Amino acid sequence: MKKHNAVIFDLDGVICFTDKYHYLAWKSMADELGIPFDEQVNDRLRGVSRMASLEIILEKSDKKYTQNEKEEIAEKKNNTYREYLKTMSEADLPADVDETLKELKNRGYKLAIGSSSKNAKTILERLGLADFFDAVSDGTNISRSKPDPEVFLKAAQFLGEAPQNCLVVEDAASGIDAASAGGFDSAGLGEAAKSSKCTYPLQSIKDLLCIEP
Ligand code: B16
Ligand code: MG
Repeated sequence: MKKHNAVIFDLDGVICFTDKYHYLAWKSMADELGIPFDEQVNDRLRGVSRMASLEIILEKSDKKYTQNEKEEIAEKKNNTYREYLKTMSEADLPADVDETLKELKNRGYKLAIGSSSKNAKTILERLGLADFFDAVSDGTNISRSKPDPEVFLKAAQFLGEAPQNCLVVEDAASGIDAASAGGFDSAGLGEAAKSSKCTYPLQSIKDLLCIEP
């Protein structure tokens, strides 16, 4: 029996792997500024907004940057990132994600996106998913990013569902914290599966079809 009416998917790290482009774009900025940056720092940026990501990167810098300088750095990073996004196509939608999304839709679940990214709609277009979801809540309609639950609460509101009737699927610990703070059950992939707040740890996105969310 179904436990939820809707499934809200994080985008980067769940539906597609734009995390590699975030890494490359931040890495080139950090190199230019002479700030150490590695995969460990990068992992802390998952689900975190662009400006909050920059603050995490600048923790390793001796120099103090003004707000204007920070905004310039973030914009430059975003321009580099968007150049990578131009290389994406429907071929970047993994087959297991495609199959899972279609099957959940067949089973009658409402489906939404809950992403911190201001580039979410561009990415969905490139993946051929522009019109697939019943609702998209992203970095353009929130003022607080994960671990604040705002992005998921907005997604539930757009769907006309209460949080307890929606399952959140996440790859980031910050996203599981956000789901929990909003009163949502969560399914976690990768690092997110290790969180004590994660309701359903998953090995692969296709496991969603077995747990009958
Ligand atoms: P943008 P998600 C998040 O997407 C990324 O995981 C995070 O690394 C990024 O900083 C954030 O979006 C903002 O992205 O710079 O495109 O607005 O995982 O919430 O789908
Ligand atoms: Mg993510």
